[in-house]
Amino acid sequence: MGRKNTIFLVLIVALITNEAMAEQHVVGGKQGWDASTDFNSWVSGQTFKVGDQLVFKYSSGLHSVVELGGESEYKNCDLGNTVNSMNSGNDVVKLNKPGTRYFACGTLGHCGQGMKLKITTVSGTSSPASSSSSSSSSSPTSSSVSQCFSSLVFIVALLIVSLLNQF
Ligand SMILES: [Cu+2]
Repeated sequence: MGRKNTIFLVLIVALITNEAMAEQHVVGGKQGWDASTDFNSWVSGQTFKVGDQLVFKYSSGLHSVVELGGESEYKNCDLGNTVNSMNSGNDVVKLNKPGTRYFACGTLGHCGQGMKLKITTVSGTSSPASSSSSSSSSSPTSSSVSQCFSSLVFIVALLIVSLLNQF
């Protein structure tokens, strides 16, 4: 019985930690993936880290999501050479490595109306060079990393305890 409780606790902590480490970015915020949303200003308020997810929310059938191959396709709304396409209305894209990715709506004309997105994913451990204006001594990046690390230590400790309880 003690063993079951411990395993249960470990699972809960693991879920909470996973939630804290990986962020879900709902594209466009409350307005979602829509022609009226200003995606440039939405992007400027976000930090995309490796492990985070993009969620495109929209009315299925009205819009779709295509991933574009590069900068020129993004600039010219060239949808003839797409990397990936989704149309569920609740599409999740995992940002699994650093770099720039380009998305657009696949519906004719919508990309030209502004339904396109350029995001740059940064590695979670890099120092925040862009936000140097802050006078605070503790950067948010380092605190979240150490929080993440201490949670991992906690999980490992709980796992060891649960293993010991088995014998
Ligand atoms: Cu659209």
